[in-house]
Amino acid sequence: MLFGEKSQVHNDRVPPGQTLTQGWPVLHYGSVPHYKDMSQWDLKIFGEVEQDIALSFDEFMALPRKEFRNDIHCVTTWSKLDNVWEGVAVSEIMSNVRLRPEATHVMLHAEQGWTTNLPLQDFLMDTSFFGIKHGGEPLSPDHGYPVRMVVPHLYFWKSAKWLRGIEFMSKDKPGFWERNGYHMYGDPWLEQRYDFD
Ligand SMILES: Nc1nc2c(c(=O)[nH]1)N[C@H]1C(S)=C(S)[C@@H](COP(=O)(O)O)O[C@H]1N2
Ligand SMILES: [Mo]
Repeated sequence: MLFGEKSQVHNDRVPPGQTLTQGWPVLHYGSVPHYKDMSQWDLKIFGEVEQDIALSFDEFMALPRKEFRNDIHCVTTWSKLDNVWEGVAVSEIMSNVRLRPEATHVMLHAEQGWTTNLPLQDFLMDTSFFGIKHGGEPLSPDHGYPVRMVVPHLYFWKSAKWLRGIEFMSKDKPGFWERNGYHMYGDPWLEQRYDFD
């Protein structure tokens, strides 16, 4: 098969039904948290673990960081290519967590009770990480300061902004948007956008 060269550009990187954006749209439910005092912030790790953990802001920010490069795909049809992030690898956190064998899924908990679910193996992928900087700058409050999850192989609603908790679960449960008709998994390449029935 022959395609024009132009139509080939990025075709392998833009999932069906998506359009490229140069900017970075802001999308969320509820209001943006503005922190005054980070001594009140923690990241809780709980559920199917041998021992609960709560990392303070200083402890979390002292974890080793890496650069991550990826493309992100929002279910509302925008994609943004070539993101450069600084973040903490999931393995960095997991080296301190003793999972129970029952753990199969993860619920990410954000400020104000917002949640999203994903399979454990997707959370553990080495492309998933805790994002702290984007384009060399700390995340803005709108985009999730101080830390957001980034799971680039799933639609971007799985990438919880203002992350505060990681719950390991023994079965899948819907998070906020998943209870409201979004797909339980959300693979952009399979266009798993909504799941109404
Ligand atoms: N805490 C929280 N995280 C969230 C959301 C939200 O409502 N609350 N919305 C999700 C959705 S639907 C999208 S598309 C992305 C948008 O991230 P952005 O505003 O940084 O582009 O954040 C995701 N993470
Ligand atoms: Mo979204």
